[in-house]
Amino acid sequence: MSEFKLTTVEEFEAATNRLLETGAKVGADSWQMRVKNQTPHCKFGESGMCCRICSMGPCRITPKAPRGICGCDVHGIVGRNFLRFTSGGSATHSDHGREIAHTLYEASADGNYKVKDPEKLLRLAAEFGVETEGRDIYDIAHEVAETGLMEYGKPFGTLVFPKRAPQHTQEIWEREEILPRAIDREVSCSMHMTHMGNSSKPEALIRQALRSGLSDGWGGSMMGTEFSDVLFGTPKEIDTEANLGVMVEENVNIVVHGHDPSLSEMICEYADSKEMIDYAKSMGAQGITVSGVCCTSNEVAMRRGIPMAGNFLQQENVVLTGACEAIVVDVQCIFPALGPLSRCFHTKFITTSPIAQMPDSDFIRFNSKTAGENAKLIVKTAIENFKNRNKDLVYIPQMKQKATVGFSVEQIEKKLDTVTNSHVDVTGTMMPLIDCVKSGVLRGAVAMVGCNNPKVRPDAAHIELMKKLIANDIILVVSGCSAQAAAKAGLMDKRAKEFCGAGLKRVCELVDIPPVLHMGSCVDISRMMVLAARIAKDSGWNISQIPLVGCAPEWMSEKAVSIGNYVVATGIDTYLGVEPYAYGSSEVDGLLKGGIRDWVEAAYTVEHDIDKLGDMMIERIEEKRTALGI
Ligand code: MSK
Repeated sequence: MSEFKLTTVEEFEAATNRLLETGAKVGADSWQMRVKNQTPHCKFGESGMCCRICSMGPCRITPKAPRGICGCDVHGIVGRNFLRFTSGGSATHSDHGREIAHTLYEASADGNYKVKDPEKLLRLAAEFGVETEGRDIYDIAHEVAETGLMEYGKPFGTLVFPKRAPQHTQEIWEREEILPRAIDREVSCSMHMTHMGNSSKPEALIRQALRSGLSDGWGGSMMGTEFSDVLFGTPKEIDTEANLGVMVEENVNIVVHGHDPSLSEMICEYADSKEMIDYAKSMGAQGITVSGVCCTSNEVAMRRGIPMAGNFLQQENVVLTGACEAIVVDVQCIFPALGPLSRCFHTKFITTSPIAQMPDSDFIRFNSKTAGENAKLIVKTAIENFKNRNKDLVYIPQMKQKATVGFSVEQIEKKLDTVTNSHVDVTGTMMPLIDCVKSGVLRGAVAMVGCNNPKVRPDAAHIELMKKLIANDIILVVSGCSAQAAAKAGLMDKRAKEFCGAGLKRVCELVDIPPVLHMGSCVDISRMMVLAARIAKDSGWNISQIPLVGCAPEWMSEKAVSIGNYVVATGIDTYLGVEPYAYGSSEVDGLLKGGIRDWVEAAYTVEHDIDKLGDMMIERIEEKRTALGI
């Protein structure tokens, strides 16, 4: 019997409580305290029934006041709010993709950024119709980047990446008029539709919410993923570690946080240089440890094996250790609370992007042309801050797990090739995986994604659901903070096969994988779309027929709703543990939880009881199997 043991949520919580004691000593605020101040939440906001789109209001819908001043009813108000929420997420992911496209445009043989995956670049060039014959790789890179950037604002036609979807899916998108046009156009159109005096019909608003989501998942996010792979390498299987115990007391600790890998890649480069390590030693440290929080962490874990200190609701914990010299942030999911919190310690809170500027931070403006100098300055700043530590405040919970990560679609395909032993050549396909599903060795798959949300016991929903699903022979592909929850628990350790049903355990042994596969950051849910498309094409099933569902049990951001919309619009039923701000309208709620199935062959389910949510997913997977006759 293996001695391997999963880390429990109770153990996570005990570590957090100990850190909060340090916080109390220095008068630090915490999200746990702020949640108390903010509850109960405003029911008008929570149900989506408050309209502040024009200045005649705000209007709130009650039985006594069933319409806003313009006459809009609750369904129009909730629908407009839902569309704006989605488009906020779509804009955010897509702008991330745009930044990466600009970085690719700046790449050069002797510059800060180089092409690390030329093969992928050439594949993208073929997809975008960029000539490659006899051309310098950087000329190709620049034209691919420019063509990608044109996808944001092209005046005519529809996006290129949706052509990766199976024919059936593309026909649905055409038929339902949700095939995305230019990426920016869908966000802009959503803002236009929701301006005072435009759409108030729920069907129209939800249809546009799906299209706006698709422009993210099959547009901006996919651009972010693909171009990041070209620049920094397509992830391959790699070992790392997760949880706060990855921080090293004797070392200078730099924590990278946010989403854009352009900065963190550079920081990892410099932190690993002899020059910087020697400098750290001259300042009394034994070395430098870079670890990560949120999706920046996922990016560098997947490509470099940089350890993951934690996920969204652990971002304050890294500072509370008293051993964080610098928390360096780029964009998205960064608590403004990190500013005042860092001031209670010696920690430097370093913001780097004009998109995420915050009070109480040191702003070191990062730019692709000066990336090397910027990263070096940041690493030096952290090293020079080591001497300012208050040793009495240092406490790093000694808690971490091993994790094997890096499961891009390319890596999954490669792993499957290693087990191909039939007389029919199925290398380079998803057939070994499909055969396992057909035979029932694997019952199906769940794509689990998303954040933490204090409305759900942090990490508990992710971890408990994963444990339940793998015990039922359902394999997990995960990303974002869900992936980090899994890694912290130990579910990405190959030894976690012990917690699987017999079928999944056998697959893990044969393919040599953990039962929970880390596919990357939140933009990398685009990888899951490509994977679903590949499975559909190789199996002959429609995407909606695959025994596969999506799940975001602890989601919180606008990006998560955009993701949910493109996952559902791709034909994948999606299960949520937190209600969207839409339940105030029976019509909008009804569309999201059922009506849209007539359009896209999938819909949302929301269930707060996590155990029930797990049962519902298993049931849905079994229904899909029965429908396929497998
Ligand atoms: S970081 S969007 S809390 S997954 Fe991508 Fe985590 Fe959610 Fe941010």
